[in-house]
Amino acid sequence: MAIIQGIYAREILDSRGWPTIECTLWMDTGGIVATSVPTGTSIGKYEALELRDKDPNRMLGKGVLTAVNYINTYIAPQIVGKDPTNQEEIDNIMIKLDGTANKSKLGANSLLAISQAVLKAGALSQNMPLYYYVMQKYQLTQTMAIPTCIYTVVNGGEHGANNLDIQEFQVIPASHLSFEGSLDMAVTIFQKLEEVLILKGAIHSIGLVGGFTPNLYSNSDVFEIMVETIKATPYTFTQDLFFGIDVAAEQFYNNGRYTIKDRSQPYSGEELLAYYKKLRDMYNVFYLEDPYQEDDLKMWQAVTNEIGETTKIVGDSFLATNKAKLENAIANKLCNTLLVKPNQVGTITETIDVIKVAKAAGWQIVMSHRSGETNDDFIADLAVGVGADYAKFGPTNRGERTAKYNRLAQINFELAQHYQQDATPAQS
Ligand code: 2PG
Ligand code: MG
Repeated sequence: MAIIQGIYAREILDSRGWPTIECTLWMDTGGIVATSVPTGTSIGKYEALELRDKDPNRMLGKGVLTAVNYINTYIAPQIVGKDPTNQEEIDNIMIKLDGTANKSKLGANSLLAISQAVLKAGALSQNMPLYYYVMQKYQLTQTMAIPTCIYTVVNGGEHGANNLDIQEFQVIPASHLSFEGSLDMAVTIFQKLEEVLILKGAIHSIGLVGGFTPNLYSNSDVFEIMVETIKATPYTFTQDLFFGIDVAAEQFYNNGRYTIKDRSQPYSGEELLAYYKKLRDMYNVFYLEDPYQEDDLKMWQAVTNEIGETTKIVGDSFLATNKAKLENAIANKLCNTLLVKPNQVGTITETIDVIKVAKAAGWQIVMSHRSGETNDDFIADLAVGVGADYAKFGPTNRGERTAKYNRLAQINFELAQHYQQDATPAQS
């Protein structure tokens, strides 16, 4: 058994240039792990609190030194001396120390930094790769496989440059493509898209997570350009892939209406639903993330009822990786797919609990990055370990995104080399 000897947190920078937390943990065995937590831009109103210093004289108030200090002087002393495989016990100590429903005392960022470090240390103490440790520990999947990747190619909304309302336009591989095949397709389409955008003079700056932010008149134009782009590749958009969008609709919602560039008058909820149906019929858009504002329950139920049979209706800001919200959504059929972001809730134990509820209801799971990322590839192992159906790690560019895809590629290799189909280590 290994024992945690020390925990030390520091302020580092994320991919957007804002501060976040890195946490190092060492054990009596000599083993050391380090991990860092992501941060969001389109943060939903029901997410756990990300603690920032709010000191206007330092990093525009976005510093995380208060959270770092909580870790080093308040939380760490309670955790030192524990066995890192006791994840639940350690997470529960932190949840108790915080004592609030939304982690508003110590911050979900403080708690998650330690929680991730403990999970990594647990795996190291057992000499297991992180994904395998997660799979063995939580038994949420019988087989280990690389999730289907959701590749973002174009950014709008708060991730864009004020040009498009929809936050993410995504390419999702059809099931006949392997992970390697899907990566090949995503890279080909992303690079071809740049050529097409240049040819059209639709200036292609890059958004927060690395997708293109073209100068186009409407959201629907993106699909026209995508279809044209795909025609210039070996792929067929009706056979090899389908499209997805993260609408992040709360960003353009006001007083019961949704204002997007595709029409001069704001849409009612029903009209927006008709627009989604049009996108599905014309462009094979079968993945809708946050299609309505978080409290527009009537429309969440309507969209799930009307197109949920064929389309993934995905709750991100809507469910906020929150167990009570998920249970309510399952009971009232408000959506049909859970998007998981550990920092929306604050600990790994709570994240696993939410995934359990979704799986028990037969829902599919999307494991997701955040717009503010680091080069930590933790989320890739977590996705494989819990048997996520989908992984949303952004486009196939920028180091903090490709770190996750490259880790999936490593895991893919390891699965083929070292593990049997039933996830037991192969005999050497
Ligand atoms: C999302 C995420 C990641 P953010 O909305 O799904 O793509 O964005 O981290 O800004 O919430
Ligand atoms: Mg989202």
